[in-house]
Formats: sequence, C-alpha cells, structure tokens
Amino acid sequence: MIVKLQKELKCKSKHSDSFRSEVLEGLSSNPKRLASKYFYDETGDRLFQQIMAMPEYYLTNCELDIFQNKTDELIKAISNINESFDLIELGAGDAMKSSFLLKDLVAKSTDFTYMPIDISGNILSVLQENMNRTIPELKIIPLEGQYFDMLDEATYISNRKKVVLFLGGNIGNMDIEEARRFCSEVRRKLNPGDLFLIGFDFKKNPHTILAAYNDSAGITASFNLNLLTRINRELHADFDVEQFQHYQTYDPISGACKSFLVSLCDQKVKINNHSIYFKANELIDMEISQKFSEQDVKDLAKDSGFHILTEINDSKNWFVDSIWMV
Ligand code: AVI
Repeated sequence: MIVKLQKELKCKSKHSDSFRSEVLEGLSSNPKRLASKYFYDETGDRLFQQIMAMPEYYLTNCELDIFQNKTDELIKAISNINESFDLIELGAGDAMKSSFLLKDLVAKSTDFTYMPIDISGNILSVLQENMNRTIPELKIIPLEGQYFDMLDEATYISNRKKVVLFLGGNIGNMDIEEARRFCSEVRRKLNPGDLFLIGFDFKKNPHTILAAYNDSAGITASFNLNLLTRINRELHADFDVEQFQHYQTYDPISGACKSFLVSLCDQKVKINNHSIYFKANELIDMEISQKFSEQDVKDLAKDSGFHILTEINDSKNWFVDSIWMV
C-alpha cells in the first residue's frame, strides 16, 4: 500500500494552484523563468528515461558503477548505524540504482525498511511491483508526496535511525544557495547518528558536460519544450511550441550548466486570461544542472551542519556519492 498525505484532494488542488502561480510569476519576471521541477508530467517522465539511456548522458552510468560495483563500500558506510534503520530515498523513481544496494542488504539479512518517496504515485506503484517480484523479502513502505512532508511522515511511522538517499545529481537542479537551504532542512529532520547519502556530478571536461545536455537527437530540447505543452494543457495556454528553441550553456568556472528556451519571434502567449509578451530572442531560464568541485561538496556539508563520513567515487572520478553524518 502506498502512504499518501491525508486530505489528498486538497493537496492536489493546492499543487495545481501553486503550478499556476509559479508559472505566472516566473513568466512575469525579468529574465523570464520556469521551474524545472515541473518538467515531470507523464511525457516528461518518459523523456527523462530516454535522457538517462542516451550515450552522452554519462551521469547514469557513473552512479550505476558505484551502486553496482562498490556496494560493499556503501554497506560498510551504512553499517556505522549499528542498529535497525529506515532507508529513505528522496525522488526514488524506479529505484534502478538503489535496487543493487537493497538486494545486498536483504541478502545480508539486514534489519531495515525501504521507504521510497516520490511525487508520482504511478512510478511508486511500478517500483513496488518490481520490488515484490525481484526482492520479495524486502520490507517496503512507499510514500507519495513532497520530500519534506514525507520525511515527516516517515518519522511519524517509525522512530528508527534513518539513512536518507538523494541520488542522480538531483542536488544540481538547485542553485548553491537553494542547495544549502535544502541540505540544512534535511539536517533539521535528522537525529545524531543518521546518515545522508547524496550524489554530486563533478566539474570535468566542459565538452563532456555540454554534450550530455545538448544531445544531437534533441531529446533534452524536447524535455524542455514539453513544459510549454504541459502549460498549454493544464493552464489553458496557447504557446506555439514551434516558436521556441532550446539553448544550452555550461560555464566551467562556476560549474553552472543551464538550459534556456529562446523565443524565435515577437509573440504574445495567453495563459487563461493573462497575456505574456515575448520579444524575438528573449529567453526563458529553464533549468540549472550545477556541477561541483570536491571543495564545493565539503563546503556544502559543513554549511548545512553535517560531517563527511566517507566518499565513494565512480571509476572515472566523474561523480561522487558523499555520505554525511549528523
Ligand atoms: C534530474 N536531474 C539530475 C537531471 C540533470 O542532469 O540535471 C535533469 C536533466 N535535465 C536535462 N537532462 C537531464
């Protein structure tokens, strides 16, 4: 059974209200912006699966390398907990990477419950079915909702020690200040001895990074443009998606990899009864995928009140799963 927050319907309409108000606010600001957390409707989920399978998108294989080949190191770090615990995964998706760790923990008869958190009930049902089939002994409580609401729910359900996973370089979709606030909030919700495992994509050859987000097949472009289609459908807007073009940048000094949509002409877009005006070549700031140095990771851990227990890198040293302790 999937645990959802009480008053689910109220939450749903609150969700679409905040989607509408964030879209209108973002498109009325200068420069115009949209939040990449809204990329993930059904089509967005599918496009992201395709991105993860692209040869240029190296991030998937890097973290898979860690979870597939360095599971012993992960388990050794987790064994610092020394008692039964809950393994909570923020944004679990289909849990493709974590399933390797789960299998090994179960094989070692570790006493833990897996609590995947995701905003998508659909993906959680798929996850639960897969787990029931492939690791039938796994104790699993899927939690559908926002990360922090569901972390509270997890604490309400059980007061055991926690290991929280935040994989895939998702932290990069926040700017540094947001990431600091996010990690500090996670820290506030944990207790001494709890662990936070977080995946960071390192700065590396800028060509490699840019290619991962500027793929020749145009899947990342469709991923960005799909948000305009979603706004058309859900907010009764009339974006002409053909009149926008994806543009990707990477600044190797700051590590900010950013995507934009460029308006190809002067145009007016109606969203409900609001009119938004675009000049030709005007930009919408869509997403940041921040890349980190080793020092950036150390600073973020310290600034948010954690200490680094251990770090596990992939074999190319392109990505790190950094394990922090309260
Ligand atoms: C989900 N997130 C870590 C991806 C990233 O790499 O920033 C989203 C993405 N955007 C474009 N390609 C992939």
